[in-house]
Amino acid sequence: MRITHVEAIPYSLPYKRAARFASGTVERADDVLVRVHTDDGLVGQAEAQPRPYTYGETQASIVSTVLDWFSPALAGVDPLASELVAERISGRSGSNVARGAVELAVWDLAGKTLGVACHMLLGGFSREVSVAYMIGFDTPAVMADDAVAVNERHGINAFKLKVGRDPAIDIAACAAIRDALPTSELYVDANRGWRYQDALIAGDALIELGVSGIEEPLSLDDRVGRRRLAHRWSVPVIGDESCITLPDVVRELAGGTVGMVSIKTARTGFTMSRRILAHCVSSSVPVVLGSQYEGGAGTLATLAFAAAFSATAGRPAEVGNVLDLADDLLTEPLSIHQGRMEARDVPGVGIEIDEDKLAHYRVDAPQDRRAPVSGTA
Ligand code: MUC
Ligand code: MG
Repeated sequence: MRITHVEAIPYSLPYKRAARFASGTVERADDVLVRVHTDDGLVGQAEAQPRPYTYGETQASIVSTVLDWFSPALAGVDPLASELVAERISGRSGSNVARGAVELAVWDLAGKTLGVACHMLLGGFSREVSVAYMIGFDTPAVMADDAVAVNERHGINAFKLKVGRDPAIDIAACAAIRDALPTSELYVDANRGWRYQDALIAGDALIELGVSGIEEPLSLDDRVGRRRLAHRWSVPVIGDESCITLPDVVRELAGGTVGMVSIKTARTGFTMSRRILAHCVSSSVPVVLGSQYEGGAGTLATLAFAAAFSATAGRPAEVGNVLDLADDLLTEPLSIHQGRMEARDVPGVGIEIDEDKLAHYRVDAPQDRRAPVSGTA
């Protein structure tokens, strides 16, 4: 079997409410469905989520990168040859999200070809993972109400609280959630929003409130500051935007600037994510399966990877924000029971698209606009 071409379908799904954080806002899921076609009719699928403020890619650029670069690069390749696939799509710099989605779609195809679920194909450590949910910017009272509602409805007990505003509001928000849910795991993500002095004030106080990690506190250029914070704090600095590629992770760990790494299959697919995981495990550095506010198709990929390995299945994975979408393309929505989500036991990652919904939500002109940046609330 050989890959014939790759299709990229832009679509736009509504959110119940915008997700706001220090580097941007997600108001609609202006995503791209990637479909890898073969000469025997099997199709692999994945979802790409544009995040221009992090990767420089827009919905329009992802569509053109997939059609103009990755589709010709993969024509004629056997979908089971994962290392060859990785090599063929490595030749374009940047383009992390487009590459990640294409690579995930080929893995989905490989699973379908073999008749094996991707969580088994990758390692099969577990079938299910515990769910973490990200709480976006709002007033401290509303953020605490959000956490309580998600805890009561879905049994979720691990929360990543978005920070990176004025330290006083970040501390107040964390204190409000800590009061409302005293036994929950809380960790925070500043998305590069603090200046060094803010990070000192906020981070020290948040650690007193019991947070278990502090993600991306400073501008990426401030490696000296990040290293100082990593040495100062008793909880790990989590590398996200500073740890996108394997060379990034090698460099940041060697420099002592992070003590934990966020792996996002949306940007490194399965093959690269697996290499990053191996480096972290061999460096005794914990990882978290991070989120890019994926919809259902993206969440299924993150879930498959999280469930597959002991180092990832053992802690909450950020798969909970699929709850924020007002609608989705999957025929069967994802469900969370007692704070846990199960990988699908079907070949591939288990994406089945409702074609009527795709027809309804697809857009003819992919968006190239800059997403609005949040102010402080
Ligand atoms: C995170 O961990 O930073 C923010 C934007 C995005 O796509 O994902 C996030 C979550
Ligand atoms: Mg982050």
